[in-house]
Amino acid sequence: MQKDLVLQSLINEETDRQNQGIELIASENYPSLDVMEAQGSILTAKYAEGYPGNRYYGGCEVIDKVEDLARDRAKELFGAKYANVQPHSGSQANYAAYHALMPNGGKVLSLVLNDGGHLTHGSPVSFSSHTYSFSHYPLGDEGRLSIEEIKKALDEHDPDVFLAGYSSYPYDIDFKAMRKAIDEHNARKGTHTLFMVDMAHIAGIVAAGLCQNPVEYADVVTSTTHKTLRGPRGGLILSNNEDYFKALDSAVFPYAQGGPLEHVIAAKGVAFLEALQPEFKEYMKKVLENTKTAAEEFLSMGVSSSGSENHLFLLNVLDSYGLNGKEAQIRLGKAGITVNKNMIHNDTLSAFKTSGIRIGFAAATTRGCSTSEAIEIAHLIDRVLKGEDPLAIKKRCVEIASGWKRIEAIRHL
Ligand code: DSN
Repeated sequence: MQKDLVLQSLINEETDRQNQGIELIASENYPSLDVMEAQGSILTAKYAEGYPGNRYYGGCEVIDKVEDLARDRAKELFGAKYANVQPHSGSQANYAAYHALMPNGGKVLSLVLNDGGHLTHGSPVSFSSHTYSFSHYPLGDEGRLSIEEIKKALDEHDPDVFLAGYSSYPYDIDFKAMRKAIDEHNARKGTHTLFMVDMAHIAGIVAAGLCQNPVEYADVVTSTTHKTLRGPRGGLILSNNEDYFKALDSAVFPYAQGGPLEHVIAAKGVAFLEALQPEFKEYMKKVLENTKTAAEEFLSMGVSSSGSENHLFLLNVLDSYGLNGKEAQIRLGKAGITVNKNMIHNDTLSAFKTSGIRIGFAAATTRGCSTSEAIEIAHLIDRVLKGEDPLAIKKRCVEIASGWKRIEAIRHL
């Protein structure tokens, strides 16, 4: 309990909002109490610029063990020889990874934001497009990745870095085929295109062994730790390409960041340990099942849904309900269902309005959402978007969410 009563009342208000709401933002999740306790620990008081065994400050003997623990668990979880747990966020991880892989002005081939890329994948409003030169590969039929399109784009742009991994792509990603395409391109052209994957969204699915592991194929993999992976808010870099280990370390510190957040690093270590447990795989299977089932329920209702092969799907709300994504997000918010507006393949509206919304079940499943509830939630969303009074629907939403685990009581160990 905070002595700062103003802040405490805001924390209480947000706790109530989260407990009573149906959280379907695909990039959110609920960390366990153990993760939050580590993040709220006294480790926050320590300066530790540098890396274990090589710090700029005294008194780092214990902190070194904390950071080593997190690094070792990350390596075990993802089968990596190298892990850097210091990036404060996924964007910082990408910032550092780009710097380690190419000089300023280097060429990157990525997926454009409208098709599921991230701001740091070359958006005009991000540092990335100001420091590097981005081209984009198109999606193929039905908005799916196409190895043929990727091969053509590799030959056309001959990038320093080919970037995969997305923020709103609902299908499986064939990292193995991408590696092969890059190797063939390099052999044909006598070039050295590197393979980088930003697996922030699917890190939990990778950790559970339920999709291809990009660490096996890419030169460098970046991630966040708070999405499907269910840890504290933060970033992570992994690699099995020894040529880049040193460059990655110096790109994070001292190039991109100063003192690492050792309390957050400790919490990442807890989350990695949780993800190493067999129960995490069972959780992730339920996430995939809930998401796929809800995505297909929309299709059976005649709604334009992307379907899903991971933890998220997209609805074209403009075609299906005559609403833009922003209007749909606001209307659902009034019913206690939180989603985000999202651009969809070939979107005709701007990122501020969008034609779509993105829906994910990682957070709701952590609280205990069942598959029958996922189906019911799809119908509640449909009713709200068709124009029923959101406040009337909210009653049922609060009932569903109140039947789930309370967010401040979640433990996995
Ligand atoms: N903002 C995150 C998302 O919602 O996907 C990406 O960083």
